[in-house]
Amino acid sequence: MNSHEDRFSLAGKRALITGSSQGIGLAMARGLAEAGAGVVLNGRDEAKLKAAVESLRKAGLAAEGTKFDVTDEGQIKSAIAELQSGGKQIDILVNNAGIHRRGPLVDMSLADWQAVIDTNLTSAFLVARSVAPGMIARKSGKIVNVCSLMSDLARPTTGNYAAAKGGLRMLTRAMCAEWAKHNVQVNGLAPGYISTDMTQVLIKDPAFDSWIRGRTPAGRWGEVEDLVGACVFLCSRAANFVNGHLLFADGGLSAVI
Ligand code: NAP
Ligand code: GCO
Repeated sequence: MNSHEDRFSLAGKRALITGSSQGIGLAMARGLAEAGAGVVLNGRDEAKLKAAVESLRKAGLAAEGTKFDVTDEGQIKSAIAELQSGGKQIDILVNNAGIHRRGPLVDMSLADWQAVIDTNLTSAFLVARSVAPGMIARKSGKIVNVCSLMSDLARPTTGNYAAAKGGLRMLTRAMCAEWAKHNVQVNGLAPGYISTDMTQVLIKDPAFDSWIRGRTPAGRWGEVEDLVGACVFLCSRAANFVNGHLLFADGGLSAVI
């Protein structure tokens, strides 16, 4: 029988978190490391990535960095090959990297549409396609796709983002359908409105800020720390029979009208 600590311990595991040089990704990486995992941070900006790795190492946590663009198939293939060389493995993958390019659909450029689809959806396919074979061979693995409240709900000017996150919810289910029999658990995490760089423009809009505080039963914006426990749970033994699930961490927003 697993003890409580064992259930949530990630000791001996190695976790890759994409887009983790700041924001939600960095908070989740810190949480996974505090639970015992060795974490691999990722981003495109080398200086920001280095600083993020250093911040975890200064806290006595096992952290390394890998610079690659999650929209570049070649960079992904070579980065994952390097991370899985010499007997090293990736036990946990958190597909977190994401961007926003807000605007009305009738005015949206194909470039803004494609950038969001590529970063928020296609990247999860590309990275998981490289990581899953090792998990399948070892008959063990955890994948968490960072979806969104917008996997289920949309608002004007977020058509590209909602389409990507809705697709990511279904890709999570598709990964479950193919990989669960190999003891690879694939789940989604759906944050609500969280205070990060991605949402500062909204927070600084008094009308929008007030709307979110009123629309969210918890009466506040989420903080990145609010997502860490849910991520650790989904990456731990405690969730070994949870698969294809989308776990909302949104202060209750999706539960009420
Ligand atoms: P953020 O603060 O803007 O951070 C985004 C991170 O992703 C950065 O580390 C960025 O680093 C990295 N990134 C962006 N494009 C990348 C690429 N092509 N390749 C590799 N890394 C890339 O955003 P966040 O709010 O933490 O969001 C993280 C995830 O949570 C996203 O998937 C987002 O959609 C999702 N989410 C956010 C909220 C929210 O309210 N904030 C709610 C629901 C879901 P570089 O720029 O250096 O690459
Ligand atoms: C927006 C916000 C949302 C949040 C988040 C909600 O423009 O409405 O940026 O998209 O980032 O995804 O879960």
